[in-house]
Amino acid sequence: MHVSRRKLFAVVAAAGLATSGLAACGDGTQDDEAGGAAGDTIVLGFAQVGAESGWRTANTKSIQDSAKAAGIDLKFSDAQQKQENQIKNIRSYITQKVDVIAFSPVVESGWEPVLREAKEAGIPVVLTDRAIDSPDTSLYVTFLGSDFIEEGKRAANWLVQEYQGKNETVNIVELQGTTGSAPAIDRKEGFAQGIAANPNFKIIASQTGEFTRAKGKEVMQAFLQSNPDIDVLYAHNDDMALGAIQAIEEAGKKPGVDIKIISIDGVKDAFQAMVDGKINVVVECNPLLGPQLMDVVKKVVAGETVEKRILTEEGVFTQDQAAAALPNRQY
Ligand code: GZL
Repeated sequence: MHVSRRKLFAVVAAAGLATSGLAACGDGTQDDEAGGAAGDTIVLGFAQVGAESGWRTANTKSIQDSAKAAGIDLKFSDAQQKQENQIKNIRSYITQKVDVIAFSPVVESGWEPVLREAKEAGIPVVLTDRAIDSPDTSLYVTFLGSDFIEEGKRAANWLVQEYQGKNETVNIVELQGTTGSAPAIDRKEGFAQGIAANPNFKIIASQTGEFTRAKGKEVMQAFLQSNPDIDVLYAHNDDMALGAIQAIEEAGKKPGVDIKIISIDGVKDAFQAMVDGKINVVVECNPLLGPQLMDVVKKVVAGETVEKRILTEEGVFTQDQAAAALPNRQY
């Protein structure tokens, strides 16, 4: 993107106008006529959360492979699930004057200062996977990812169906994702909404397992020690569910039978666990955002309008579907 366009972008953005209409008010340089950075290689700075789960690994691969296929020069960083690292990485992209910055905010809050710096530098920002809680929506061009509340509701809906017509108390333990992250907040909210109508459903313990197998196992061990009558585990992601399965088996119980397990993501290991009868249902959360992200990046650079929120298509898979679906799973 030419510097003049970037300066213009900063003016337009500062005015709080729709930044994606930039080409419509271009500065008349050659690339505006071409509707984008004609002939230039787009440089995208991507500040990734970390490598905490199978989902994240697949998400990273999708972004890297798609950038290569799209001819986009990708600058990539891993923040090891620390917000201060993500902010530092975003700042470095601003200094490098990349054309677009994209990132998956590890938590919802605390982004306004650095996103204002990007806006003042005339660099458009795309949110992928996780959202931020800032009311200033001019700080980013679009959010590309899942509806986590819907995912929580789908998890609850399976439970409602599973216990249809029964009148027993159902003791549920919940392994939450990273504290303060959009998926953890919204998956908890969606699930709570979904079970609210049935007083038999009781969440007797709920704690973060930080989206990792190790922490998921550790917290499930604690749940098992303090709650002898657990009927259901609701895990905000597959990695925590897979860690919890180890804890359940080490406690001499049968995962998927003594303790039913509801999980979210849909990685291959979770499908295998369903084939093995250890997870009962997986709510899909699509990590393969790379192709859509590269389309958005090209549109933003070309000054085309993009939707403010782009949701991904996702399904729900039960044990009886797992064996047939597993060979076709892409992550
Ligand atoms: C959801 C994503 C979550 C996954 C976890 O879109 O942010 O983070 O559910 C991952 O597996 O760690």
